[in-house]
Amino acid sequence: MNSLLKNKNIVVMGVANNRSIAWGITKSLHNAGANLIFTNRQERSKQKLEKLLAQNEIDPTLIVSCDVADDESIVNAFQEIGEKVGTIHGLVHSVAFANRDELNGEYADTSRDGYLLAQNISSYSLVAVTREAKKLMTEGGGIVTQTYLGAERVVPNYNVMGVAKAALEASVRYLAEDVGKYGIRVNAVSAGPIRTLSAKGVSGFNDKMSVIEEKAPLRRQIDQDQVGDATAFLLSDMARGVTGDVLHVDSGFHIIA
Ligand code: NDP
Ligand code: KAL
Repeated sequence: MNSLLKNKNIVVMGVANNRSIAWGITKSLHNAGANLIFTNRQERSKQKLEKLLAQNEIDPTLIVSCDVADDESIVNAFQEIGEKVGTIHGLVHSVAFANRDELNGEYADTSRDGYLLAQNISSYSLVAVTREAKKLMTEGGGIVTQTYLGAERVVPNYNVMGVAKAALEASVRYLAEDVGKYGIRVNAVSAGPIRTLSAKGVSGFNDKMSVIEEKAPLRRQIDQDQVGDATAFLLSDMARGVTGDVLHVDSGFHIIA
């Protein structure tokens, strides 16, 4: 327990179950004393979240539904948060989606619809939620999204999602410039491979896990708690001089040639 985020109201988007990166983040933010507001797309995820919160004795400030594919849903979610909570100090964006059949084979075979879907859910959504969240960040704040090395390098099978994450990381920089004048910082965490529901069944995931233990400087796997603590740091005043950046939480894998 620490008090890095005491009395801070923070919105967490993207808890699907106990393996979600956003759940690791939730535990770190709770340990830092934050008040937590959640958004889910699926009702099923909301039910899982409610159960997890109860099991861990975390009392949520609010849970609202939000489908980031739908502008109205985003506007309504943040309107409700504004009405019920008032000022917010942080936002965690931990949401991505691409069609499974486009996460293997050749990137050149990506369909127009599949390309736009990945960009829509995984990249544009950060722009849309920043626009609504900044209205509630009247005391300044922090926004943190989740990215992956496939944005910077060609990682087999990551394909259309790598291009979406490249756009997401560029958005982090442009958004950071926009909202810096309001005292709001925007950063990304680039996590190494973590076994989550999204990662389930995607080609090449197991190979990516095993190479971390062989080649990464720390020679150990990355877990949700490591990403959670790094995200809590970026949201806190300890990171007050950091914006528009990508922090790698990957056992150092990205520095190795
Ligand atoms: P999860 O499957 O646990 O989380 C993915 C979340 O995305 C789900 O909660 C899902 O919501 C949400 N989502 C998808 N579409 C929408 C939508 N239209 N509107 C709102 N929410 C939506 O996987 P992870 O925790 O692994 O993924 C979280 C983030 O971490 C992603 O951005 C991912 O790219 C990134 N990441 C993951 C890595 C890994 O190895 N796992 C590595 C690096 C980055 P719902 O549950 O309601 O469907
Ligand atoms: C090189 C790696 C191997 C895997 C390649 C692609 C991974 C893409 C991630 C993307 C988010 C997965 C999906 O969109 C899955 C989706 O098509 C099907 N799943 C679902 O619908 C579930 C039920 C819901 C909850 O999922 C979502 N997303 O809504 C990359 C590895 C090493 C690292 C990873 C997994 C990175 C990452 O970005 O997740």
